[in-house]
Amino acid sequence: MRRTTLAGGTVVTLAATLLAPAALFAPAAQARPAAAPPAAQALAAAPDIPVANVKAHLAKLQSIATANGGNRAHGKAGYKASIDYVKGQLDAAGFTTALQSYTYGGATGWNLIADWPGGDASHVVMVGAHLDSVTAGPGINDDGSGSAGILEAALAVSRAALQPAKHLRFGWWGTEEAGMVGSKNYVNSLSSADRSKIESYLNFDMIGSPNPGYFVYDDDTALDQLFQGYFSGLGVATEPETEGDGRSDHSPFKNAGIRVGGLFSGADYIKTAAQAAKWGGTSGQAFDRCYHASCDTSANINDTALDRMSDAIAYALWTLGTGTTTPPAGTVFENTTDVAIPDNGAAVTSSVAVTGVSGNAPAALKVGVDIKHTWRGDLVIDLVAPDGSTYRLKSSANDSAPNVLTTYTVNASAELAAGTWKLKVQDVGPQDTGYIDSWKLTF
Ligand code: DTR
Ligand code: CA
Ligand code: ZN
Ligand code: ZN
Repeated sequence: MRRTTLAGGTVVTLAATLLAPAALFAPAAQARPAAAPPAAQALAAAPDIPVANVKAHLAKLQSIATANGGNRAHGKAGYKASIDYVKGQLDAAGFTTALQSYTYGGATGWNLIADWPGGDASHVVMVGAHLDSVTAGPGINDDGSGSAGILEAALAVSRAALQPAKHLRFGWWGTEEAGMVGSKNYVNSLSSADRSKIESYLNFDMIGSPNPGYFVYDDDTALDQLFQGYFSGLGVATEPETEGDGRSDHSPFKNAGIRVGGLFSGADYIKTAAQAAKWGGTSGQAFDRCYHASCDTSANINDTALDRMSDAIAYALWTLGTGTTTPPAGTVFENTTDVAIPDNGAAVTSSVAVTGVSGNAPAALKVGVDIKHTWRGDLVIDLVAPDGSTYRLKSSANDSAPNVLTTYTVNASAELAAGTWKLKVQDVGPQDTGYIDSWKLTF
């Protein structure tokens, strides 16, 4: 979501020249009310999710299917047995669980909702997966993989006795294969007040495909950046996920105006040579050749993809759940590459990639700018957050002095810290020229 916010309430201190402190900017009307996130417990980094535990859940789902006609489909015994298994795990781990029943096609369906006690109930971070399979097979990748991944992440929350600032909720959906029936039922059952409390919904539908790709939902920039930042930290390339638009349980949440994101490892599309070059696996074959088939069994899983995706779920929960942890005070991200600023021309940018941090940026983010220029009054300088939001640092002025060597303070608390931040500079006056010498973010 793009918005322009003046660095409201900011005293601009010109470090190089002893000028009278600039007038305070009138606090800008923020495009999004800056609800001060609740005081948060500083939380350690997210734990590694043991992929062996995730696979043990898949083995259980496989045995359930085997014992119930080979599937876990809506209206079949295998589905209710799957629900009972997941619910039992969560009840034992201290979650508050609820079954939501509905009727579809003459059969009863169930959603399982699990709330982790605590956190600010008006700031809900929710993750979900569909627990039903097609009738043709056990649905271990589609979507036992997502169901098991979020289950193990939930159990990790319990093991850590996590006390996040925000409220964590988990959903296992019924009857997705018939058209997101369960998740639609859930979203429609929410009051508008309860819907507005869900800040983010993250969907995980197929995250262990045997010939895997790494696709990140691109519906919301901040959530997209969150997962991109995670995988770039692993050195794993990602691609935007567009195949599933409207085809899985994030769709009812998105249609209700809730910010959605998620991960996907591929279905029946064919892996290209370029994708095989960066991800490994086999080009010319489907990401999951057993999609919606009887061979979607516990053998139909790539452990590396399942592991990485499950770890990413935990990373997202810890990052989004905290809300306000920022990198250790004093952490600096800097770019010292010179960037020429065209005279009276187009804007230029210089980027810093903020990685390995969780939560939102601080309310007093320091932006150190070093620009060499012969007439700084020509310069317009903006800070651009990873989601594209723009914060004005300096407008053009009648100021013939040279150079900008300034530290600006920006209230960036509405932004996720992780991602690519940019300094955007434009020379809007004729004759004088210059260049970005360096700039840095100090948290
Ligand atoms: N998992 C499929 C729906 C589906 C197909 N492609 C995507 C991409 C991203 C998420 C979901 C999907 C199913 O349940 O039939
Ligand atoms: Ca792991
Ligand atoms: Zn699915
Ligand atoms: Zn499916």
